[in-house]
Amino acid sequence: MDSHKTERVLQALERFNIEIPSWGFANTGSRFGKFLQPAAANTVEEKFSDAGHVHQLTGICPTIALHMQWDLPEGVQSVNEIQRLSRAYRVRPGSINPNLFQNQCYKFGSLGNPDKSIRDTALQHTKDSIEIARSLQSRDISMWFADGSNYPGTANIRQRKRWFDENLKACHAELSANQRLLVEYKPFEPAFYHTDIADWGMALLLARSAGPQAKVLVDTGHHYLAQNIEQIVAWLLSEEMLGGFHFNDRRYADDDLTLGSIDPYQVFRIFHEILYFEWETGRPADIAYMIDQSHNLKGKIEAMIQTVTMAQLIFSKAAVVDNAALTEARDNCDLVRAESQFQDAFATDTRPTIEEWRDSKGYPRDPMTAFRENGYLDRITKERAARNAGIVSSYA
Ligand code: PSV
Ligand code: MN
Repeated sequence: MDSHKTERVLQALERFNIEIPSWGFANTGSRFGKFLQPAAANTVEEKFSDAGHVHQLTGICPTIALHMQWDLPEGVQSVNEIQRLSRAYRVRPGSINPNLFQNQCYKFGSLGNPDKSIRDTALQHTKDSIEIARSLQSRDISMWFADGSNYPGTANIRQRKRWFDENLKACHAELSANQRLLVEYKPFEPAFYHTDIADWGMALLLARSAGPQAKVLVDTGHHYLAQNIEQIVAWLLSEEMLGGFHFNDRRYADDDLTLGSIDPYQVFRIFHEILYFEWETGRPADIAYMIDQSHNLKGKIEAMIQTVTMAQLIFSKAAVVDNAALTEARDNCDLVRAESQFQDAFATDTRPTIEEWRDSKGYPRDPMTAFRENGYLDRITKERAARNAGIVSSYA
């Protein structure tokens, strides 16, 4: 790498952080069952401990995403405990994820439920989540809805859209000036006929209508196969409506596979759209990078280290692109030269620069090897194995 490229990579490394999800450390599985892991986290404290450990080894995960029902089961009452854990494990609460899909009352939807009392319950839960986020000094409230229907003719799609519109406005009205409401979309699952917020266009319209602090959240697993995600990213950037990501990879649907395991070049193209936007406009894009993965075959902490270091690696490769040369090639319709900017950057080995950067910051050059050698996994396995063995994992 020449010195310009190295400089761009170092600048990228200085600013790249990615949030890890609390649920990535817990026993999760497919709908057919869970394969329990002896070291999986069972308590919120264990999740904070694991997340703090990943941050300690990588230096790029200062925040942990929290899911209301799973991590703050007592609602506002849980706030003190979260603050204590945050101090103890040196990782801050990040995005707050209301849970509008798990309770029995949400069988036919939350904000889109035909029953007004259930829509009101969902709205109140979201207001409580915003209040909790405020107490925790969390900026982003990430809204994902399982709402939809399984059979044609069973739901009034336009009516439900109106309910979403009204209720998201009401949620937005609760935000403090520095908070944001992120609206996530997903084409299907658990609903298999229609989903109320199925794609980025629907999320964009609802976010725009909700108010200026509402933005769109792109979960990379929430697209149909072959969809051009980087184009969606480019459009949302140009509309100033891209709020954040839930990163993961997939081969078929929302598979929750490790970022970059199937198509690292797509992640590169997504990151490049963001860096190119910043290069062109001269201002940073205000985007929350978050992971949304939970692994049931790989070791959870290993998988998380692998994910965040892969994200860092691909981000650094995207920073290698010489945007001035790229722009000139594009303007001259020099297709091969333009495309080569991408291909050469993607093929550039930035790992030595990343290792030096880690070393200069006091982090291990190779976080995965450090993790395998430092004894943390042995310790938590001993502490947690008995409890994990007692968990029932059956599907039915
Ligand atoms: C739904 O598939 C989703 O992507 C939402 O972001 C949820 O909060 C998360 O997964 C739960 O794992
Ligand atoms: Mn998600």
